[in-house]
Amino acid sequence: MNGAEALIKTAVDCGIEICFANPGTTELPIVAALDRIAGIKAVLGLFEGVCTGAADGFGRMKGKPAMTLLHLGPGLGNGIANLHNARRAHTPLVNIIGEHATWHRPMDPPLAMDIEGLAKTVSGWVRTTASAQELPRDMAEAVRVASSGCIASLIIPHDHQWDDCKTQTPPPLGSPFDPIDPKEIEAAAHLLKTGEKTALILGSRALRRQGLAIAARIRQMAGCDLLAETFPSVMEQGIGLPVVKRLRTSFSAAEAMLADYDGVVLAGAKDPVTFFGYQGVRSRILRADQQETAIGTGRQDIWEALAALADSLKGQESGAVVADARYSRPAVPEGALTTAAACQTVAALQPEGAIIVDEGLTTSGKYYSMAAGLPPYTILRLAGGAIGYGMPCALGAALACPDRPVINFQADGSAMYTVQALWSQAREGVNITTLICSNRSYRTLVGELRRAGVEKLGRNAQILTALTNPPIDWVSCARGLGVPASSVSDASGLADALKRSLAEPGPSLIEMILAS
Ligand SMILES: Cc1ncc(C[n+]2csc(CCOP(=O)(O)OP(=O)(O)O)c2C)c(N)n1
Repeated sequence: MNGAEALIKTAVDCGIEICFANPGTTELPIVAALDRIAGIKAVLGLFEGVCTGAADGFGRMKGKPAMTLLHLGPGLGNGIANLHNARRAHTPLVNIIGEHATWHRPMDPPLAMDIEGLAKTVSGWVRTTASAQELPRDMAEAVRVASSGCIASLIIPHDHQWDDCKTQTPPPLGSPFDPIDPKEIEAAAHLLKTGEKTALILGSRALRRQGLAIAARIRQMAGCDLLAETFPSVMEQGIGLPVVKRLRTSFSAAEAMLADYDGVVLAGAKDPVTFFGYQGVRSRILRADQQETAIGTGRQDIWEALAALADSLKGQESGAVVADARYSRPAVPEGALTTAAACQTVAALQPEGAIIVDEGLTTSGKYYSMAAGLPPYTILRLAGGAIGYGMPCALGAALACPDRPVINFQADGSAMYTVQALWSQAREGVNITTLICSNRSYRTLVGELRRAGVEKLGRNAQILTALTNPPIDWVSCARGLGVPASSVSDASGLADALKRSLAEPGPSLIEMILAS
């Protein structure tokens, strides 16, 4: 075997199933190896941000890494914003990045750059292989580290890919997680036992079904409330699951949600802070007099930490009456296609098991309260704030869960960053309905300008925030990339189009021309 074949064999042995790729010459031995060694499905992304966003979506839904294949530093650079989002989402993900042949690199050829430096900005683990012989070990280590919920980036010089590799695939390398810290558990148990009014703020894997089940037990024993971080990577919701209120984005709303607690325990979530620094507004949402402690920090397994916390509370049953979500589904609305009507239509029609990829920004906020009592479903959110994750993430999620319908709430401005994802969706025939939130504006920025005291937008501010002149023709864009599309401008039109889309296999796009 050559190095590339040994790499792919190791990847298959370590459970990698899919590779989102946009290769170049320095990765071609790996491209050839993907055919010689069976077991990995290759998916072409027409921009690296599509590959990295799709690997994020796949990793979030499967809970294990997908692989990307990226061309040198510039390819990695094109994928970096969605790698940033994946890092913030704690997504397991393995990047394979080609590098020039070792003897060619010192010549400083045109595509050469500091790949390691760039990779470090988003990765929990970075390595450039030392020889073809190291490739199986390096790949196995990359998968192991990534599986704890981070990005592992393996940079492979071209000659190491074509050189002979005589080393065998290493045996499985054991748990990716560090042992849990009993002191953290003790401190959290103490806070929950002694606090008057306490909350457990859940984030990352704690918001999956397994984490929520343990959190519900903790709630029962400690009488605490359950809250979710503002931008969960994966949040399971719906009937039968504990009611978990998501922290709101704005300082005033989040502060009001947290104001009455004398203590909070962070479980896979970070200390809540505002999205930006605003003059006169503090960054931390919690006050200095509120106690805070965290469990499962660093590379610990948050499910194990939650289970240990539950164990340490045994015998503490609070007797609190705690409710799981009860069934309630809003009616299909009629009339103008407001943001509220768009949210209500999705909540009214989404099938059981739906995966909601939310990059709806100023459109999708009202959806959450409307969807609390629906049959079980999963929400993926933009964890890192770098827009352009929605359509690629939907692609990855749909490939990870082919039996589940994916509905992508997709703001129009954000959609244009990685619109090429539609072509991959068409090619893969995945079951995704993209709902374009067509307000023809960077509305978030208009809101921020107003907040900063700009009452009336000047000519340049308008130019920089309006998506008009020309308006984007979404139906033509989608059709041009192979995705059937329609445009709707009232609530009943949306309901009809969404029903049709959900009944048919394959991707489709609905442009929602919003009334407000
Ligand atoms: C990679 C990146 N570039 C720029 C921004 C700044 N930004 C935040 S929101 C936004 C506009 C979003 O507009 P759209 O997607 O149409 O959603 P809307 O605000 O209209 O709901 C921009 C440009 C960002 N967050 N990430």
